[in-house]
Amino acid sequence: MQTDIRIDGMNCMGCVAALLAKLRTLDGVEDADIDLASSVAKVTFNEQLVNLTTIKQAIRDSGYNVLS
Ligand SMILES: [Cu+2]
Repeated sequence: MQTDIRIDGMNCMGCVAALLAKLRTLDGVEDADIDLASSVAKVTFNEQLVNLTTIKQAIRDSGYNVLS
């Protein structure tokens, strides 16, 4: 499935690159894209392998807040 996650705390392309790298290391994440202007991550993942809670936790572990 694909979901949009609103993130707080990203302020440059370095943040985007770091977070994308982190998301892409997760088993089950098939694709990830982040739009810095809107602070939205679009994540495509396999629900059999990973869930939204794990994805959001990975974002928090990287130092950003998850708004939704
Ligand atoms: Cu940054």
